[in-house]
This record gives sequence, structure tokens and C-alpha cells, in this order.
Amino acid sequence: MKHYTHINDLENLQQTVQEALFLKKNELQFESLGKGKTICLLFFNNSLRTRLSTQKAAQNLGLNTIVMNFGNEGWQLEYEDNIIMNQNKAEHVKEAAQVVSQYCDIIAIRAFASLEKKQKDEAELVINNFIKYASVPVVNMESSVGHPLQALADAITLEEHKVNHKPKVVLSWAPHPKALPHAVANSFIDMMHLQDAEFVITHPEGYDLNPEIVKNVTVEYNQEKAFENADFIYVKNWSSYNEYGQVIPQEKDWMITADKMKLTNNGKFMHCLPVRRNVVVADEVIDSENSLVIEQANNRTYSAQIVLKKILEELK
Ligand code: SN0
Repeated sequence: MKHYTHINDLENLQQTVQEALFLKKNELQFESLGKGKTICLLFFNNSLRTRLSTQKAAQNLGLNTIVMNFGNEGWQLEYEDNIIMNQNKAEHVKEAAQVVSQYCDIIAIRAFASLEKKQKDEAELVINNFIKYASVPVVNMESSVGHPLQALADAITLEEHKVNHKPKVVLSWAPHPKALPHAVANSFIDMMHLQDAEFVITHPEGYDLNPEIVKNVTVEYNQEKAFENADFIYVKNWSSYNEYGQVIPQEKDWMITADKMKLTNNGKFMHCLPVRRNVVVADEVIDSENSLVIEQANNRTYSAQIVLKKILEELK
């Protein structure tokens, strides 16, 4: 594997999940693989799990890590071609990507959607320009459109909690005070396309995701109906895709409560975190035995580790 920007960059999801579960039991078995090599983690946005788990994964493989926060410590980068750079952007991605490539063997990037212009977000300017100009592999640590390391971690968690029948998995929208990106939901859907499951997406009208990603998945606008008999409830807020980046007020409360979870088949609650308690999910659900959120966060290490391992094996 050269770059990891989408779950489909993995040759075989099921096999990769098994390899990740092996790493979970044998964290340090490949600690000499990354010896003498370096990964640069570039953050254009905040992070807790992604930053620490990717660093931990790198460390388990013997890689050195350099972390850079672009928020207020880096130069503002320009991505447009043929532009007169007389405004606030000090450096072009063309130089930046080539320069960073000289200091490391892998570049990992987090750059969220701006949620201002759909077309601009979908062009994935940051990650695609780094891929274009860098001379080393690039890993997506959440871009405008996707968060494939999270989706792989979620596939690992689903496997660990698999039921003895074809599972029903529900992706449910939930309320949030801020406009959030579509990346986590998109990558979860991309990943679910590769699973043998009954998969249903539920959200209020007006919150339909990109049809090119959703494809033929059932969309149910009645949350209670969607929850019936579900084995897994995967929860995420996203802003409107059609009215791009807008938050459309709702009459009905879409928060995940214990009463709603009672409609499921003793369903597990999943969320990528960070989560707003008692807005997205009631305390009683996230604190219940059926909540997998802490395990999901733990699996971020093995998701990153298997991806970095596959990239390192091709570098050699
Ligand atoms: C990000 C998102 O894409 O939704 C990252 C999730 C892994 N989440 C947020 O930005 C939440 C911010 C908040 O204020 O709750």
C-alpha cells in the first residue's frame, strides 16, 4: 500500500481486521520494522485520539514521530496554482510538501472540511496536494471527505463484538450545537459497504449524505423504526450536505436515550468521540455496559498500526 486515504486502499478489509487483532495481542512484534524511519504528523485541526493513537502505533513499530500543529504554529499554506501570494498565505504547498518529505518517510495529515464550499472541500486540497508534491506516502488522519483510520478501527470493534447472525447496523444522526463535517459518517458508510450486514442510515429529512457515498443503503427517516432490532447503533452528527454546512433546526429530539436503545436487540452504542453528553447521547447510554466508545478509541492504535505496517513493508 502506498497511500492510505480511503478504506478501499486496503486490499482486503476482513483480512486487515484480523491482522490488526493479531497486532493488538502482539503490539511489539514488529518493533524493528520502522527502525531509523520517521513519520511526520501534520495537524491543521484539533485531535486527541488520532494524535496519540497514531503516535503510539508508530512507536510500537519503532518509528520516530515528529508532530506539527499548523493551527497557529505553521505558515498558512497556499494551494492555488499561478497565484500572486501577496496576502496572508506565506508558503505554497508545493515547497512545503517537498520540504517535509525530506525529513520523514511517511506524512500523516489531518485537515477538516471548511463546510463553506462543497466543491472546495470535495477537492481535498490539503491531502491531494501533499500526495501530488510529497515524495513519501501520505496517510489520511481525517480529511474533508473521510476518516478512514476511524472506519478501520470501527470495523475492528464490530468484529470483536460480532453476533451469531447477520448483524443489523444503524448509522444514526444526532443533534449537535455546531456544524460538523461529514467525514466520519462517509467513511463509516464506505466501510459498511464491505461488510455482510443489514445496514440502515437514519437522519432527519434534509440531512441526506452524498448519494455517491450512500449508494443503495436504506435511508429511514423514522429513527425509532430504524432502531428496531439493531445490534449496533453508530451515532454521529453531521451538518446538511445539500444545504452545505448548514444546521437545520429539528422539532423532534434525535438524542440517543435509553428508551430508544430499548427498541434495539440489546444493541451496542458506538461513537468515534469526542461526544457532547446529553446533546448527542444521554449519560445513561454512554455510561451503560453496551457502550463501546472507549474500546473504539483503543482500536484506533491498531487501526493506525496495521496501516503504517503495510506502508512500511512497501518502503523496504
Ligand atoms: C470532528 C468531526 O469530524 O465531527 C472530529 C471527529 C473525530 N468532531 C468535532 O469537530 C467535534 C467538535 C465539538 O465541538 O464537539
